[in-house]
Amino acid sequence: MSNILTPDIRAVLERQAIEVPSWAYGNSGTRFKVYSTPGTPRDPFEKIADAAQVHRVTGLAPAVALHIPWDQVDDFAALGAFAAEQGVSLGTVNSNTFQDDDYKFGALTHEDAAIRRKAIDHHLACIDVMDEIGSRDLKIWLAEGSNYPGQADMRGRQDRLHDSLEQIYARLSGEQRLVLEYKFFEPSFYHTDVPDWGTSYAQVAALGERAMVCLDTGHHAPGTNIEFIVMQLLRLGKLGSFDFNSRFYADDDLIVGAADPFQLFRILFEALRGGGLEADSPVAFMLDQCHNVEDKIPGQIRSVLNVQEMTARALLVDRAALSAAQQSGDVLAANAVFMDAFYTDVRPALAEWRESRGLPGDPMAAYAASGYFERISAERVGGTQASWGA
Ligand code: AOS
Ligand code: ZN
Ligand code: ZN
Repeated sequence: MSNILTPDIRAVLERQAIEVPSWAYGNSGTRFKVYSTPGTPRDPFEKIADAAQVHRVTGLAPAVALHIPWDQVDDFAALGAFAAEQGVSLGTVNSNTFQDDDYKFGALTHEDAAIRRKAIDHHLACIDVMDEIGSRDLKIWLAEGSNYPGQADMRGRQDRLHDSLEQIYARLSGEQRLVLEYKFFEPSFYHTDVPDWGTSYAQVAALGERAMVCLDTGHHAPGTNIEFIVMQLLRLGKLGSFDFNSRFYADDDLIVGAADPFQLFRILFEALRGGGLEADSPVAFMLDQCHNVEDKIPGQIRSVLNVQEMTARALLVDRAALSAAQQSGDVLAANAVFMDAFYTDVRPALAEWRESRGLPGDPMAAYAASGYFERISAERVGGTQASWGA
């Protein structure tokens, strides 16, 4: 069975790295209720310690994304050193311009120059953190837009957004990058200032080479062909990162691959087809999820395994046979090549391969047996549990 993972496939799987978000380890919920879990982290250090468990049993999650100010600490060098001790590194820095009354009508797009300045300065402070922890990517998601037709001058906001982003981009140094995330709704419901990949592309293309698009899989209208967008952004050299999650209805932030495994397969196939899984690929694979009712660490383990499984299946597509069928116009043969790979159960082969690398064959079981959950449940009493947003 294990020989379905050829040496070429293993080479890709070996270098696969999926960045996990610090906020996935805090409590989260809906606007109706936030349920708490025993052992939930009380500070950024404990979030990093939990994230490290995911990497320990999967070998797949070597970096943790931070969110400022949710992960604000006095000493970022100490946080970085702690992460290294735990066997992980600090990754993407996410900015936050959606929890301050000043930003009710916008941040980087605001009509008021003083508020816009404040939002720009927040991003510059995020870059200071990046300098300190050696992080490459600044990820910007903007909760900006309007609810009613006529409420906002959409054109003026687009122009101000360009100016703000230009100032932020100018502060980046070395290998640092800016990735701009788009979302077609929420928290605004009539228009958002970066609703789609085209707007994000137009904005980052105007900045320069180190500005790219972040594609969050939950940020499209139902029925959108997301893999087409993946293809196009890779073709244009502008796919900077993924925020992986899955959804049934809106921006549900459920476990990636849970709602629609076939969609994840199709996305990863286009990532592969476009060079996104090459060793020198500029694409960062990240999770952006919340675990409202399930345990958080196992939820993250399940998530990175889902990405690994669908990557393996995408790698199993017989590309030569697919091309031949496509070129000869054999619709059903082409589709069959694709579906054969999708329907291949790679789990036993992956388990065997993991064991051959000194990792647990069953990471979920290994975590459950580790006693970590019992330990943090007993130890982390008192203090304030972190929640999505703190
Ligand atoms: C919001 O919908 C976006 O997906 C953001 O990427 C992210 O969820 C937010 O920054 C929370 O951390
Ligand atoms: Zn996101
Ligand atoms: Zn989102």
